[in-house]
Amino acid sequence: MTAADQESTFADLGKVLVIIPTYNEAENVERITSRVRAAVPEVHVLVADDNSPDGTGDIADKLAAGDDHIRVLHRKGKEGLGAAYLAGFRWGIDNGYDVLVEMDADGSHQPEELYRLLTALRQADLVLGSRWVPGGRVVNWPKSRLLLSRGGSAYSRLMLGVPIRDVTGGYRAFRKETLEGLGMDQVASAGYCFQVDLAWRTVKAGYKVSEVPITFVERELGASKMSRNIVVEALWRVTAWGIGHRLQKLTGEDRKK
Ligand SMILES: Nc1nc2c(ncn2[C@@H]2O[C@H](COP(=O)(O)OP(=O)(O)OP(=O)(O)O)[C@@H](O)[C@H]2O)c(=O)[nH]1
Ligand SMILES: [Mg+2]
Repeated sequence: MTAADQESTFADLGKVLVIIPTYNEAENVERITSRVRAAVPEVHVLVADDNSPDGTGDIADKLAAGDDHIRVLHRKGKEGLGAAYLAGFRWGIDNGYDVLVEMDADGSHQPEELYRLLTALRQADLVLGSRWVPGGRVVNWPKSRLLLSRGGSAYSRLMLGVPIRDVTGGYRAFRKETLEGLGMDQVASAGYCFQVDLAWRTVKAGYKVSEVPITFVERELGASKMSRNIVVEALWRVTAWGIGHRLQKLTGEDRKK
């Protein structure tokens, strides 16, 4: 038994993998991985890099060479955050992990709050780090981003009827069984709506979702990958899902009559 095993706090949950997707995060990758390792030493980290031109993948390789709890998944090119997470989930499940955590590289999701998500996962199938439940907050966000995020969450809740306050957030912990049961292979969303997609599938599949408050900190270093395309994709997909869902309900009810 290693020292890390003896200190393990979340051994009851099984093996935990924190997946960090990266695209041009050279300034952030070392900082975020070392914060995760310091915050919850027993977890393993997978950096899922889309062949970042700024050399993030090489930095991650060096970090992995010096720490057996860090691994790197090199992907061919930029395919969006959703695709990177799906590849990370598959890698994690194939490599025997029981809990798969989503975390951004830019420090918005604080590794020091990871224990809260893992603690709540003992009584849930998916835990969301939430900005919009009591105790949750956002630091340093311009009004425009606040509006976009709150509006996006409210619109998704309304269209899809998901009982989740922060449905677009990306700091999450899934049990392996949840990912296996929600139909991961049918997920086509690439950007923000990837998060809405997974949350909605989890609710529809009947799993227990809980939200824990987090303090979301705006990125300090590196550039945002947020784009108009990502917002447009989210809007049309959520609208199409919502309409499809209503139609299905209507025709289902017609049949019952
Ligand atoms: N592998 C991979 N990672 C990505 C891709 N797009 C974004 N990411 C990563 O996903 C995480 C979230 O992206 P951000 O650019 O921070 O998006 P955001 O949080 O909406 O934008 P900011 O408010 O500027 O932080 C970061 O770790 C990115 O490096 C992608 O296409 N591939
Ligand atoms: Mg960010």
